[in-house]
Amino acid sequence: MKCPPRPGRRLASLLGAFVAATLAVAGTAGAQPAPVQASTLGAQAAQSGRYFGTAVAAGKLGDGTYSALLDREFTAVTPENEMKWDATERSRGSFTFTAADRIVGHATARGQRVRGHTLVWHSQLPGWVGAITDATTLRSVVRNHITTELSHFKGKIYAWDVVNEAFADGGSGARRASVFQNVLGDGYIEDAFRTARSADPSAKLCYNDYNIENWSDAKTQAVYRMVRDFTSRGVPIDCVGFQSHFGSSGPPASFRTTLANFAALGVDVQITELDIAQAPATAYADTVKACGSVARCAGITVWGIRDSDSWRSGENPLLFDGAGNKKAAYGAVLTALGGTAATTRAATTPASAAALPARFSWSSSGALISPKPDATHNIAGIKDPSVVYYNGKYHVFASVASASGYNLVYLSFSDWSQAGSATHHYLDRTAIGSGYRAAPQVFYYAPQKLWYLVYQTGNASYSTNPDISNPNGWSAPRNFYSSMPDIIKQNIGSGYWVDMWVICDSANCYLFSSDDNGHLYRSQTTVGQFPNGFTNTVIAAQDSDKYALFEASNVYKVQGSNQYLLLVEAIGSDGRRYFRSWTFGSLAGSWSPLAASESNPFARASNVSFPSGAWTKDISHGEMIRAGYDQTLTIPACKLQYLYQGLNPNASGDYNSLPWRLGLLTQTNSTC
Ligand code: 9MR
Repeated sequence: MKCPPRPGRRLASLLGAFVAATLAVAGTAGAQPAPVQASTLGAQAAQSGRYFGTAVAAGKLGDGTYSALLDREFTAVTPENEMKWDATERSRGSFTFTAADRIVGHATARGQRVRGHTLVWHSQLPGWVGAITDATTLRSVVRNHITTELSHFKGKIYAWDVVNEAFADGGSGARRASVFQNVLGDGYIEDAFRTARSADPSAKLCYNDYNIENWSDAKTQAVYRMVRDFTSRGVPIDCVGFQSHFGSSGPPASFRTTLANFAALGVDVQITELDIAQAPATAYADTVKACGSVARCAGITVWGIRDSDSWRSGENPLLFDGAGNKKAAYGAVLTALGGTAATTRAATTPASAAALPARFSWSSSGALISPKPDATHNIAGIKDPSVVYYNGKYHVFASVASASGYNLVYLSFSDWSQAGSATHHYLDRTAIGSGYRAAPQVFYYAPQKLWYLVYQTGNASYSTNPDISNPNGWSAPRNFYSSMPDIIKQNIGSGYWVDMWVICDSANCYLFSSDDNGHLYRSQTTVGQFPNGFTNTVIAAQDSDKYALFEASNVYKVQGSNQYLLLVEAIGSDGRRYFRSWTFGSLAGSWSPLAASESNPFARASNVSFPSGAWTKDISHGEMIRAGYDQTLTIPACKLQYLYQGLNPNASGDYNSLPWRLGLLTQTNSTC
């Protein structure tokens, strides 16, 4: 708790009602991990966090066999033709989205993602566009086309193929000749991406092409150079689509190298239009395995459902025959996605079962870190620690509190025995500045090679720093949101907006926050867009007893398992602070109680021993010691340690002047 001024600690109302209850959860549709006995392509792909999609034709949605397969097997769709220029803006300024809307409506009603295909492409382009010879006119026509189409579908599209097939075939590595290239020159691709980002910041923006799967091909190399140039200059690109229209020999041997090399540029890779002549099972399996071997391969889309639906129908290249029966390639894909039902169960159950115990016990250090006031910092308490172990040192960031307000401090040391003697660097002397800054969270954002310090200023704010050990390297505060999201305004009551927390998986970053009024909020953006684009704020968890779900929420990935761990600070029936815990299978999923009650807490004075003296009855705002230091916030499953704030039980008075100190819990019942 960090906001001035605060009500004093109050006795929580009767806890019995919430102890047994699972938290209410919002916004979980379509976000659940698949059941372990997955028997469809989509569910099997979801086990590794990927989608499995298909191209869809609006005119076939009324075909019962077709739509039954679509609804059963696929978690993503790409309109095959309905979003193309000749379908959406047949004459200048006159837009039609009816057919595309049917596909998007069908998909969103079933929780399927939509890939938008495609905005700028030399083919299926109406004649009036191809006839433009003047750059100013064409630039404005392209921008208007992109902006109008993205605005129409805003918030409904997972990823857009912004530019399609802009490079020439053969060994030249040149751009393909097209009206765009010829009239606007090389800059048209960058301009299209920038226009798309402004029109819908929530969608991933992809470059999509074919014959770029073989790493050494000149066309692959040319696209790679463009993407590298874009990422190095901050041109907004989030993904590269590999169409993957293969001959019967399947993907080239270098396909996974190609995917990995593009992903290493900091973009997602996606297989966007897969079909293989004669659909050999091994060729399909090899393709799926190539994607599965690259963490940032976000998903696979096949270009149609049945052979009869394919643009290459003479080659029978898909997973279902004309009657809708599964072909051999179907089974091969299911297996390559993660095994059959039996092997999937064997592979995942032990990992999650071994992850965390259902009860915890801890041993606490004494107070390790106390305030170090100086001539200009009259500090009463040191609070809300965030900690990473990096380069042989613990780096600790914390709030420093006094009656006059809150700011931040940084210290580092190589061993806990030296924590008390470390120098305190007050961050109000840096670009972070003076004024209300509290509850820091630090992590390394690997895609940008930058450290982030997230903290509250009344808004959710952050600073960045290329070197965590240099306190003067932090940038001035910037805000994640333009203002408090509406859903928080509507629910915060007389609480405070506090304790912002960022965690990312391979596709998205999530920003959690609390309101001291019984709500845990969650917003999301893509890994490519972070720190921008946080949107879709939902109540991720709530409790009608605000003290049962108060503040200081932490969310972590448990190493070597499929579990995430949520900790939330509560105020107990004795008025003392403690932590409750839940687990869940995906960051936007629903939570199951782990040690979530006052009698079986995650960490409370009642399950902590104090070999060097019981210096606190509060186990309050803190952070787990992590297994790593990046944006995934991964913690070990064993021998947990938790850095927390505690308080002399006899202290009283103004909340902001309480003498908080930092201590370290070490788990004593670790089973591994
Ligand atoms: O499958 C699409 C087919 O129905 C259209 O007639 C054709 C027109 O060019 O486009 C097909 O889809 C293409 C996709 O949009 C881009 N990559 C190549 C695909 C196959 O031609």
